Amino acid sequence: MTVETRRTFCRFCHANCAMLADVEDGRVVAVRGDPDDPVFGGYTCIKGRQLADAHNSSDRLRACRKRTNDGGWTDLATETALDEIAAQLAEITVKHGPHAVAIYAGSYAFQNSAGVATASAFAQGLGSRNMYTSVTLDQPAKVYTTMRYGYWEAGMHSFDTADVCFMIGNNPIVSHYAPPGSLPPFSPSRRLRDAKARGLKLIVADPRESDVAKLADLYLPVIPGEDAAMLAAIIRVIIDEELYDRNFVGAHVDGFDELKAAVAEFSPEMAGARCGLEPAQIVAAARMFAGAQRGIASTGTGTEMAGQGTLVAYLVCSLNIICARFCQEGELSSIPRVFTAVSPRRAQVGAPIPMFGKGFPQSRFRDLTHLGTEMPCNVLADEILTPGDGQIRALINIGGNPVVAFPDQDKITRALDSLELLVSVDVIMAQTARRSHYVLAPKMCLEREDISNLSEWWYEVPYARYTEALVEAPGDLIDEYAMLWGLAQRMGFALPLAGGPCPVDALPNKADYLDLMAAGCLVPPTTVRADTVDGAAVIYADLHPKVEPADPASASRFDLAAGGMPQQLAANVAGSAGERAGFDFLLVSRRTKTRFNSTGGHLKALKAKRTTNPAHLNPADLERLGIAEGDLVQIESAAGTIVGVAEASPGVRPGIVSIAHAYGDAGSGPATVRDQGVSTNRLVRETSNFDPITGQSLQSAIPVNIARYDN
Ligand SMILES: Nc1nc2c(c(=O)[nH]1)N[C@H]1C(S)=C(S)[C@@H](COP(=O)(O)OP(=O)(O)OC[C@H]3O[C@@H](n4cnc5c(=O)[nH]c(N)nc54)[C@H](O)[C@@H]3O)O[C@H]1N2
Ligand SMILES: Nc1nc2c(c(=O)[nH]1)N[C@H]1C(S)=C(S)[C@@H](COP(=O)(O)OP(=O)(O)OC[C@H]3O[C@@H](n4cnc5c(=O)[nH]c(N)nc54)[C@H](O)[C@@H]3O)O[C@H]1N2
Ligand code: SF4
Ligand SMILES: [Mo]
Repeated sequence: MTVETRRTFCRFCHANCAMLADVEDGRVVAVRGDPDDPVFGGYTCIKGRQLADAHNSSDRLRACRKRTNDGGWTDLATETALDEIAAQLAEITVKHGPHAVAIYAGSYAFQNSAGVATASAFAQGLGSRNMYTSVTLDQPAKVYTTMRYGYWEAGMHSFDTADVCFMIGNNPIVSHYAPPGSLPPFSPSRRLRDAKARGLKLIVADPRESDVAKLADLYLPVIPGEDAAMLAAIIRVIIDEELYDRNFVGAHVDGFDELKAAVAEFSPEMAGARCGLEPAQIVAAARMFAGAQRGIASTGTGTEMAGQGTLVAYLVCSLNIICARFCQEGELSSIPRVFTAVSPRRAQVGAPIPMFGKGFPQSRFRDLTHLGTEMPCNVLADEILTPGDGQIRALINIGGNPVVAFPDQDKITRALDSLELLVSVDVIMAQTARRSHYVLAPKMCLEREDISNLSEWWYEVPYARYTEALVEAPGDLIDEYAMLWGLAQRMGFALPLAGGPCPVDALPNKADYLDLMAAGCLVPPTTVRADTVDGAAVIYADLHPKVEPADPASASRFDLAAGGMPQQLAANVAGSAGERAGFDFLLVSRRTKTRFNSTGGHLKALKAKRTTNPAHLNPADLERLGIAEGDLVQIESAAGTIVGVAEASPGVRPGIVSIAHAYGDAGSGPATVRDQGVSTNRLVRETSNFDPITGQSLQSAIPVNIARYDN
């Protein structure tokens, strides 16, 4: 049998690494990095290298399933499953209104280039406010600051031109995720080494010496949840030493005096005592960051989940603004983006569009509202469990795993189990799929056409990909966009897409569908497809937008006093010691190389590396507590108790336990922890310590006590 090698890109995660795939007898048998790709240069990670196994795995669903009355499962044709689900959804909407149907787009909805837009269109077409995505469990504070404070139309400095990079609670060497302008996910270690060779200075703030922290010029082992104090003091030093850009502030910024007054309380000594740093480290960070000409400060999930998420995001946004880390007239604008709707790239502030709070769709709980066009995940369990007008009775979970990903595992599990209808779109019988009434089995990435719209927030050039499906799916499996289109069609509505309503008479092919979805973008997906030679990337260098002059009529300015943030900072002078009383440790979240959240545990090579999510502790703490490496440890928060496997990690700050999320299952405990790990969300409650704007729960910096677990 001959082997044919085809070019494509990985969709195990959002990085979309360029790949070569060997196809034999209609199956993908091997993948590797594509050395000819100008951006990725052959890079892949261990997860992506398992794509062939993921597609061919015996655990993979090759047909849709329906739960039977005796608790077993029966296979059924996809069209039959869609008929039955649509009929039940229609009945629920007729009886209880459209808000009774919720849709949750999890991390694998994002990996399909049409997944999230189609999920949103479905909720919108149905008229349901109950649209959820993992963004509100992830990094919603950055969504908030963009809406609240506006943005620079021409874009922030990009990494390729930066001479400083400040990462706060972010480990992109493992996660392949950092905000645009920070380290891009393409061969991140090599890019960082190259950048450092040309003079870039790296500052990293993280309570553990993470993979990226090991490469830092200045490493700040900050106490988790105290980043606001650290950043306020850094800003104070920059203002005191006049290291900020006075011309830019004069021309484009309001509220500077309010910021200055609010940070005045945070001397390096006072803030250092709060956040566990030497005053000299804070001063050094301020000088290193502001002393550079180009490059941004940014956060990852660490600070977003550690309480004060929106306050920290505001301070980071302020730091970049007062140091003017933006592209200017005459330069190329940063992050050109081929598949995103084209917007002006002028050297001016793009006005804020605050889409949250009063006047936006309202949850029945905790005064939370839509953030953008979605409801915060914080309220999903209560919206399901609480009777009354608007109660959710059906949930469609696309590529998500709420059982392990949502705060308060017992509660979300109870909520999911109480639904009249739970549908999961999943490739295996994962923790949430197993509790569903129907599991719709989708095509996997190498069986689908896709565009690189998810990764284009990192490309510094107008790089675009259109990949064809390389192989047929091994069964009656369809693409997620076709599933939702099929449900909408049966329920009698058209999916509202950017380019207009999607035709209902016949399913458009994916290329046409993507054109409709991405209407208004720089180059339509069908054009990129036509321009694609041999599956390779197309770079539209001629279309890279230049920064245009500001519109003289524009009155938009950044307003750093908006949203009451200076007052919130002033109120924060005392810190969060009160909430931590009675607890000796703080538990911080992290990612592992061998999983993408909960995905990967069933793949041979990843399972062989490790099956649990160890509780990483400083060796001195282990010794003090009489715990040996490999022992079971009990970790107790105000909300619950879990048992983990101790691992000695000298890079973890004393008083901290660092453990990955999304392992284990509902009800997992000491008997199963070595084989499947444990869910840290058993330690989290969404009703306390949540962000009042985004609903983000405290999923990192969780106060806990630790002891050896003796059975
Ligand atoms: N305590 C704590 N909680 C957290 C976090 C944390 O750091 N700490 N992190 C949060 C973050 S950042 C996120 S994004 C969320 C993640 O939350 P979710 O997205 O809800 O969880 P995942 O584990 O990513 O779920 C992915 C699901 O997709 C399935 N899947 C795998 N491949 C495919 C495919 O090709 N197609 C389809 N349709 N499905 C597929 C997997 O089997 C799995 O069930 O968790 C959040 N929860
Ligand atoms: N291999 C792999 N890659 C992934 C994922 C995965 O599960 N595995 N998940 C994907 C997803 S959904 C996302 S959202 C991204 C996330 O990408 P990142 O945000 O880069 O996630 P992490 O690698 O967990 O890095 C967060 C860092 O924050 C630190 N931290 C925790 N609490 C605090 C705090 O209070 N303050 C500070 N300063 N630091 C803190 C942690 O120690 C950790 O090193 O990664 C994505 N990529
Ligand atoms: S970094 Fe992400 S896209 Fe790249 S090979 Fe790994 S899983 Fe695939
Ligand atoms: Mo995430």
